[in-house]
Amino acid sequence: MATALAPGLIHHPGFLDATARARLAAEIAAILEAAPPVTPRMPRTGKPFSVRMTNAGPLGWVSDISGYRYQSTHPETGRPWPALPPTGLATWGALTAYPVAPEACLINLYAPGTRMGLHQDRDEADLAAPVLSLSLGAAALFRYGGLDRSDPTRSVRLQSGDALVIGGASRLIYHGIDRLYPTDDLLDAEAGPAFLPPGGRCNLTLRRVTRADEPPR
Ligand code: MD6
Ligand code: FE
Repeated sequence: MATALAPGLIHHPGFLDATARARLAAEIAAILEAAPPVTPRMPRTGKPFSVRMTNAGPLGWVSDISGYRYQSTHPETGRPWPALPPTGLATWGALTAYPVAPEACLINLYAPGTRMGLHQDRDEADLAAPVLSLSLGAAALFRYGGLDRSDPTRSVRLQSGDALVIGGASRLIYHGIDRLYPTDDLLDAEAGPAFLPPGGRCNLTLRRVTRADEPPR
């Protein structure tokens, strides 16, 4: 059952069942072998993010001292990013009305105690396409606001298997992850994916980067 948190911001709790979560986790494990996670750095300051990142798909989002950008190769290995995870692609087809496939799947890895500050996702040329977010592992508190950083915010808990579509009027809202929830609750004891530390979390965001009517970069 889906909930509209705001116009265009659609939460699908538990969209991925245990079988799909395990399949997606195996797909991500293979991506991490081919494209090891890196610690991104803030443009200009070089301050490290607490979240580690890698990508799959024709384009990947990277951030370093010279700026944010999409590029077709891993910044350390120089190799093309691995193929998009099939379970992510299938979920894009099921939950977005967008007629073309995503080009980038950003994979964020959170250790316990890490967070992601309030930001907009605006490095894509195609802002008509939604961003699809999929979560695995520890639950997290997702904060979302409006189009101005100072707009009031609300929060929702994202759990393993949840899908969140951020599109339409919400495509450019500010959002972030305030904190992870501990996983020591025995009632909540599904073992997380093997590539995460205990209590860790993985979030995938699938994005269209180039406009579908312009030639691929
Ligand atoms: C996260 N997600 O859930 C961070 N961005 O770990 C995002 O920054 C995000 O969930 C765009 C759309 C959906 C998201
Ligand atoms: Fe984001």
